[in-house]
Amino acid sequence: MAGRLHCLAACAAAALALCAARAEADPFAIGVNFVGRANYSFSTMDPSEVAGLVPQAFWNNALGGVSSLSALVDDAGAATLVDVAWRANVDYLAVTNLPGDYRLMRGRLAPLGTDPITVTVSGLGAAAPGPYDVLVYFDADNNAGCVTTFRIGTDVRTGTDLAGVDFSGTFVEDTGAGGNVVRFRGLTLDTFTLEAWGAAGTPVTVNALQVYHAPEPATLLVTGAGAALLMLTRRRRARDDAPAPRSASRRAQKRTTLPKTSCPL
Ligand SMILES: [Ca+2]
Ligand SMILES: [Ca+2]
Repeated sequence: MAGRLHCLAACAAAALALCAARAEADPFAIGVNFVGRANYSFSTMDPSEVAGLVPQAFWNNALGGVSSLSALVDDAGAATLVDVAWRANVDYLAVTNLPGDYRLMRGRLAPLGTDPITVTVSGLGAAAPGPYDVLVYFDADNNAGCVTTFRIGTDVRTGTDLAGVDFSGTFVEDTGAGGNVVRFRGLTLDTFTLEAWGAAGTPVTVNALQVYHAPEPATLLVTGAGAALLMLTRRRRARDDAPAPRSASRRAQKRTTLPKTSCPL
């Protein structure tokens, strides 16, 4: 009976571990780097450049103000069914010329007249392995504080580019105290449109956009359950395989070596 229980526990643990291993392979990201104009030097990224609040390589370079890209590559460089289209003006953030994070922030979108910046991403239903977050990177040259409203559907975020603060190597998620990234959480839409606008004359901007899927909490629960079950199985096996205590061995030996005549008939 104990052997059967061990077998069942081991099989369940193995199945849970396999599920967890598969889910752990799920993290997924697609990055769009808005470049601006082709003559904005050092704002186009090489696929090997790793950048972002959630660091990734293979950023898709999005050139121009009103344009689109098809079959975006993911963070492993694999083509997907995801497309992006955007409508805006272009501008440039004069920060240190370094590959990676700095280069991500250099080229950027700006409002086209009085219209908001719009970025539409489609095809995520077939590409993202689950609910995803959208990270919007924003930073413009600004002497005064600049407040931008970002909206996806009915979900609204406020991003504040603090007065006199330009990117200096650190991404800060704006949760109310200013920063250079806002995050929309847990989207499941196949297609979404991001809109960004602010008060007239303020340097509203979208420097880059990243779609990111992380393993869900349930996955972590499965991982923990699998690990706990494996540990329990190993402990029981170790206990069963361990040699009997010396005193018990002696008692057993005594029992086996007693003359038959001592046994009651
Ligand atoms: Ca950019
Ligand atoms: Ca700034």
